[in-house]
Amino acid sequence: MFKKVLIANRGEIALRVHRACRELGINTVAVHSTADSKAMHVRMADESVCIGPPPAKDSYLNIAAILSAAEITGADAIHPGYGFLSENARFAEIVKAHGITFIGPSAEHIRTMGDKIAAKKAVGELGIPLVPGSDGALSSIDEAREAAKAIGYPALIKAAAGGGGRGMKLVEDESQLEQQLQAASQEAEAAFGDGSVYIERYLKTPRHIEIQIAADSHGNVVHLGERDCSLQRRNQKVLEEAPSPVLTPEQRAEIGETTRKAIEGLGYLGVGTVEYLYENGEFFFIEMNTRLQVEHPVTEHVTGIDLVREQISIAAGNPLSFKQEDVKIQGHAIECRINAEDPKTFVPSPGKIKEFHAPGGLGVRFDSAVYDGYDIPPFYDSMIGKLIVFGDNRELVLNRLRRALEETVLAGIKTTIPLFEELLDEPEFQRGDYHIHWLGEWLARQEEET
Ligand code: MV4
Repeated sequence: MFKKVLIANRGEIALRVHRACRELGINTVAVHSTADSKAMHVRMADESVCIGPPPAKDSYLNIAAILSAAEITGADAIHPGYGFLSENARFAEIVKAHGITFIGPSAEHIRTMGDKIAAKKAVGELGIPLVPGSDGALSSIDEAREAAKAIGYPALIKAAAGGGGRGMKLVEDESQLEQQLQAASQEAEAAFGDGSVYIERYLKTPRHIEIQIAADSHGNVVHLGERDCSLQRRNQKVLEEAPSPVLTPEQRAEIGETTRKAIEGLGYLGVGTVEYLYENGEFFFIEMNTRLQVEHPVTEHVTGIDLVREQISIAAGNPLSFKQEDVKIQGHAIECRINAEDPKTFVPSPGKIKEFHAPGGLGVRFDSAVYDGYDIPPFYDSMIGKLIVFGDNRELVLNRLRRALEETVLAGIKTTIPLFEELLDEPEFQRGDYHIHWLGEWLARQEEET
């Protein structure tokens, strides 16, 4: 096992990784920008190194500074968390070249999944169901016209280097095709330096359902069921739950096994997530994430498996601590992402926390790096905590969530807590009857009514 892990991140995920390391008997090194000298992740770690000024590009994305910090402190592994350098293939490569273990998959797998066309091809060949679309990148308007004719309208043009919803263009009919193709390619070239685009059938009101997988270096590959992440706003997830309110155990076992087999075929190592759109009982692959995800705790609570502990253990060359047949999905878990934002306008609201009280009690977990008197810096993501609630069934968890939200005190800043309190009153949400556009439409209705 590693002796010392450098955590190349901040906020709640840096704490989450630190906690897993502690329980494994591993010492930790925090890195931080000058804006984060008083951050909880710095206080909690055994050692800390300042790696630069506040802007992320000069600190949390500064590869040379992070590597220097690892060398100076003698860290034998680096955990990238999520965001920042977590899906940067070059970073994974450089870390390895310095004789340090990158806690994550190979640079090759990161690179393949970062190219959405290459990812689709790779997993499609291994039996994962794909959204019907062009066979690779579009090289002419004629090719686009042929592909669109075959899949039907409306269609969606996506950037190979995109992902997370960036650089997509809707094409309602053939008359819009040429213009949207040009626009998509130009924007992709400007944003990513790669103008490659592809086209897919546009799914109108799907759910976003993702499968968690884990693979060790001894040939064991498991799936840990799904998370339903359909409640989102502008490509930012707002609330996630497991299991999905719409899947049967048979559907879960089937998509889980299909995904597991494909990941095995890829020779993938580490934890990962395969993202699908789900509509009318069918799954369609969209992307694979090669990192630990924000919403991993909901899977931890319905499986009883510590994903971060397993992730670190896998990177150290150990086998998974369990087998596929040990994985039983039990109960229900919901995560709310609590952001320092106005709950109506979503404008960021950094500043000093004047009073703080975390919710607790049975079935409640609050993953956060904030504390009483903490001054939230304006430079980073506005997510300041994750409230994860779990219990025997969804109905109980919804009631528990309401009571946990009521208990939470976060004074001095605006937070998205009131949004969740209103959502809990919504019959469609209570029934689990929602899709990826539902929240946006609901918010628009709320605004009209006031
Ligand atoms: C789609 C789609 C509809 N049809 N692909 C957006 C994020 C990126 N990962 C893929 N995305 C989508 N791809 C087809 N063929 C709708 C979306 C989409 C979406 C997907 C998941 C979660 C939230 C979303 C919000 C808007 C659009």
